Amino acid sequence: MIGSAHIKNNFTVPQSVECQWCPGCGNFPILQTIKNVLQEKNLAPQDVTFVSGVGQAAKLPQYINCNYFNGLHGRALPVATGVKIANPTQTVIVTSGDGDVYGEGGNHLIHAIRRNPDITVIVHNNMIYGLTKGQASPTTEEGTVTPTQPYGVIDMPINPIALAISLDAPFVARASVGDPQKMQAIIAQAIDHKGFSLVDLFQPCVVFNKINTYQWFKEHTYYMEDDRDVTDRVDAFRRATETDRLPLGVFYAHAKRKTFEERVDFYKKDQRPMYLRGSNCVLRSALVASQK
Ligand SMILES: Cc1ncc(C[n+]2csc(CCOP(=O)(O)OP(=O)(O)O)c2C)c(N)n1
Ligand code: SF4
Repeated sequence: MIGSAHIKNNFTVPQSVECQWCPGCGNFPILQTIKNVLQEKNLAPQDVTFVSGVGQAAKLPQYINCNYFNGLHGRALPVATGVKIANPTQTVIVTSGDGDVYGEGGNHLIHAIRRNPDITVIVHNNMIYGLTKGQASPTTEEGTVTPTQPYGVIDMPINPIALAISLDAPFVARASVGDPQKMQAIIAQAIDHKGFSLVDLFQPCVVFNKINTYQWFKEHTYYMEDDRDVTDRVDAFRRATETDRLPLGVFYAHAKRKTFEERVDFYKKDQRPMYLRGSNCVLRSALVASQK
C-alpha cells in the first residue's frame, strides 16, 4: 500500500492507494526520487502534471498527489505537448517504460523532440516489457530469450540516447536507480532545463529481466567526468555509442533552440495560459491557426 503514513511529502497521495508493483521493483526508488525533487523545488501539486501511457512504469502518476493523465499505450508525448501548450505554466512530466516510449510511442518521440515543448520525459528503462510479462522491448539486448522470443531476440536494440542527441534534444541524460542521489540530481536538472529533456533511467525489473539486474547495472556503468563539455554534440554522440561500459550522467545539454510555446504566435503577444483568457472560441481558433 502506498499511503501518507509512509512518506511525509506534499506529493504523497492523500489516501492509501493499492500499489501494483512487485517488491524490489526499480520503480519504487524512481517514485520516491521524483517526489523528493518536486518537494525540493517547492512546487505545488496543482502546478505539476504527469502524463503516461500503459505499463508498470506508466502507473507511477497514480501514486503521486498531483494532476495526471494516463493515455493510450505510446501516446503520452502528444498529450503532454497538448497540456504544455494549453497551459505553459504547468511543470509537465512524462513517466513511462522503454516499450511505451521507445516502442509503441517511438514515432512520437522523434516528432516531440523536433517540436521541442518544455517537458521532461523520464523513461524507466528495464529493457523488457514488464506489465505484459517479459517480452522483448526495443532496448532488449540481441540474443535475449523471452517468452515470445524463445530462440533469442534477433533485432538490434535502439540507442535512445544517441537518437535524442542526433535530433538535437536540449537535454539528454542517463541515471541508474541503484544510485538515488545522482538520479535525483539529474532529474532535478532535467526539470529545470528549458525545452525537451530526456532522462533514461536504468530500472531493474526483478521478475522478468534476470539479466539486467541491480548488480549488472552496477558492473556495466560508469559516471562521465563532471567537467565534460556537455554542449559538445560530437563527444556526446561518441559517449552514447560506447558499449563496454555504459556512461551515466548528462550527455548533452544546450539552450540553442526555442521551445514550442515560445514559437507559436498565440503566446507571442500574451503569455497568459489559454484557460485564463476565458472560454473564447475565437482565441482557440487563433491558437489552432497559429500552428498551421
Ligand atoms: C498499442 C498497444 N500495444 C500493446 C499493448 C500491450 N501492452 C500493455 S503494457 C505493455 C508493455 C509495457 O512495457 P514497458 O513500456 O516497457 O513498461 P513496463 O511495464 O516494463 O514498465 C504492452 C506491450 C497495449 N496496451 N497497447
Ligand atoms: S513486473 Fe517488473 S517492472 Fe513490473 S512491477 Fe514487477 S518488477 Fe517492476
